[in-house]
Amino acid sequence: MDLSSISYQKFVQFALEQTKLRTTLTPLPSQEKFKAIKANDNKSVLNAVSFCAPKIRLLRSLTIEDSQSMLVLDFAAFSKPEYDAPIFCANAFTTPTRSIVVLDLNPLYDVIIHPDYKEKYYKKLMPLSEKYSELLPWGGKLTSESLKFFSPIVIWTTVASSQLVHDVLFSAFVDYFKAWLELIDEASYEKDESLILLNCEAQHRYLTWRAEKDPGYSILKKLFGETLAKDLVRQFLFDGVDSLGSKTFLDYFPEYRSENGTVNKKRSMVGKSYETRPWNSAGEFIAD
Ligand code: BLA
Repeated sequence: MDLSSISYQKFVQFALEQTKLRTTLTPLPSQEKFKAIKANDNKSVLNAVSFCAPKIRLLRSLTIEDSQSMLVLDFAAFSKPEYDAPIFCANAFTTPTRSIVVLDLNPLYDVIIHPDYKEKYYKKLMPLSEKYSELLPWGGKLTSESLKFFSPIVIWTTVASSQLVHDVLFSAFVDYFKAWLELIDEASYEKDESLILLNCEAQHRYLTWRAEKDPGYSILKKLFGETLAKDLVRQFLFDGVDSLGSKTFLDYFPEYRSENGTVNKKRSMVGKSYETRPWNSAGEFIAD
């Protein structure tokens, strides 16, 4: 398809407008540093914004649009650690032929081992995953390690690009973002220091995973060079990775330690799995 007829700007605009209806967004310094960066190819158009709000530690968005070759959306929002609310995650990589999408309210705690967390946040949202299962079907095998960061309502898809897919994706983004805002509204302030610390570590572990293993990194490197791509990842996209905790990637994910002690470059140590959706419509984990 011709990518010049679609854009992810509309997604970002919608999210910012909706958020401003409910809370006060304050621009973060990281926005200033990264909003003016330029890609090496002289044609990709970048848009980087980041904010905080009374209950939100970081809401940031990066879009990269080159209508000749690809459109990228990387949108995420993290609550302050005093709230154990899920992380809003919308990632899309669209070329004229294919779109790769992850849309989810990523859980702070692995829902397979924390059924109470699953109950708390996802039980009433389960209809959302049914709603889009036909037009945005499960994308097939993925890095097995990623699954513990996904919720039972995750939309993981890789589909042929089309206007219809883009429109459906917008509709899904609207539903998921509104659901996230609702959770943030309802989230109550945690006073127990030890629980706040756990929330902090859960976010840090997530940031550490994504800052090291995000599939978009090689494209960012190509567009911005290694140094700027790294800064973009650590100071903008996954801001907090160098401040919310002091554990390293290998502390959290020791199975990635290679023989010489460095982080194994492979994305997955276990391999890819989950050919079909591993959750049923009740949110039960059904893979072996
Ligand atoms: C592919 N992106 C993927 C895949 C996943 C994700 C699961 C399939 C490959 C795999 O299983 O690793 C996304 N993985 C995630 C997300 C989490 C996770 C969101 O663990 C969160 C916990 N994607 C982007 C951006 C770009 C991008 C910003 O979000 C480009 C700048 C590109 N993603 C991209 C490309 C592929 C991909 C090119 C296919 C190529 C590949 O698999 O390496």
